[in-house]
Amino acid sequence: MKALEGVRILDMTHVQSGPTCTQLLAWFGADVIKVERPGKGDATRSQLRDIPDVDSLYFTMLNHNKRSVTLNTKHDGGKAIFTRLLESCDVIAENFAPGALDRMGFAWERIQQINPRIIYASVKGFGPGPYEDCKVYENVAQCTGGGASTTGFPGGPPVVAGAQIGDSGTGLHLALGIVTALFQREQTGRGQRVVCAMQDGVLNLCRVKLRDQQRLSRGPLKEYPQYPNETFGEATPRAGNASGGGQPGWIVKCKGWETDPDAYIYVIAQAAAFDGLARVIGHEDWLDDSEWNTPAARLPKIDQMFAEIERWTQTKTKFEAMETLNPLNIPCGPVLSMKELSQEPSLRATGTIVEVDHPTRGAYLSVGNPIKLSDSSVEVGRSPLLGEHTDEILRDVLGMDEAAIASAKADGAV
Ligand code: CAO
Repeated sequence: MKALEGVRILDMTHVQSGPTCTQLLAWFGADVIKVERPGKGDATRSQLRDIPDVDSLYFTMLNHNKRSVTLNTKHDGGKAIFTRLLESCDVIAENFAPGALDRMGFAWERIQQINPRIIYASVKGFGPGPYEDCKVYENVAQCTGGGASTTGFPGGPPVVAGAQIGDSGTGLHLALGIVTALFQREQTGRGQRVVCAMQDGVLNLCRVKLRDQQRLSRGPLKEYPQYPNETFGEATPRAGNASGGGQPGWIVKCKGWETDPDAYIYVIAQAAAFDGLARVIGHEDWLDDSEWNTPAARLPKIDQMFAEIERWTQTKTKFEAMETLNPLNIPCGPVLSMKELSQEPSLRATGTIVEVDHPTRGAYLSVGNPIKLSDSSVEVGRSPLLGEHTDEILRDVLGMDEAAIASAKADGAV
């Protein structure tokens, strides 16, 4: 049995944030019915295509284990079918621009009338306030949620992260909201509205930076590279690659960095492991030197310390450095490229990287379910073709006969 077996989700999501959420629920066993516009479908089907006329990797990697039905929800016949789908589902999830579902005639009040048990879950760019009507994409959320202002090097411009904390991050938040609402429904019998704003989701992931904003009013942030040689402004600054946890950390070059852009390793020079680190890099002299042998003495010359660490790491590949430092309890991690990750045998073994077959694309790589449940296994299936399950869903979920299906098609509803 799968954890969410028996839960049916009416999936109106598109692009990345919403599909991340419903894909996860599908992996946990929910029946996810993706509703798409006839003839077009989710815009990402054709975005960043690498093979002509084939669903893009953007789409195929975000819509595993779902069924696709095409339905025109602005058409009267389509609305009637949509209403019956609402009656048959436990959850409706969407991430349209603000008000889109209301404009189709399906405001929350109406949805509740149709099915009081349904959970109506949305991703929006912003919560209620001055920007609530704005459309939002990933990097806008990273900028408005505090990610960009706190990422990058001191003195440099704000930078957005490669990790999709706005889209996929908010999708993860929404998935938790949906499961929580399903849990509460067990007690109350009622559905509820679940909304996650991308700005809020990014800010939640930037929690430690709001922590630092408040610490700043009480004095300089001693773990930031600005301390003690530069001044702080009024807001949490960019910290480069400094470790946020109060332990000095930095990314240093390894052997081959001149030609390999990813020949780097992150090293945390935490006090507990400092003796071992000093010895391994050939600085036994630091152990008896009061200029170096306490965290407080090292603090003003952290950059010098990492320059010395880097002199050693440049003589090792990032993997050799990791093999040497790990047994000494020195926290470290190689900077792994997407190429290296895609070939990593242990990630294949756990299903975190999976190869999936697709009827028009052939085999492709995807990221599987990163959340492992011991009693709910995951088989990562391919994404559906546009409208692949239209007939099946109208017949099996709504009980429509062949004549009614044919008429809905002729009418342009599906
Ligand atoms: N049948 C008929 N019409 C449909 C339909 C269907 N099955 N599915 C969608 N539509 C319509 C919508 O009703 C909407 O029509 P109106 O503008 O008349 O209300 C229209 O298609 C387009 O929807 P949209 O405005 O959401 O799409 P967009 O491409 O213009 O904007 C985005 C995309 C992502 C910026 C916007 O949806 C948004 O801000 N979403 C909320 C935040 C979010 O999730 N952002 C993450 C994006 S990346 O993951």
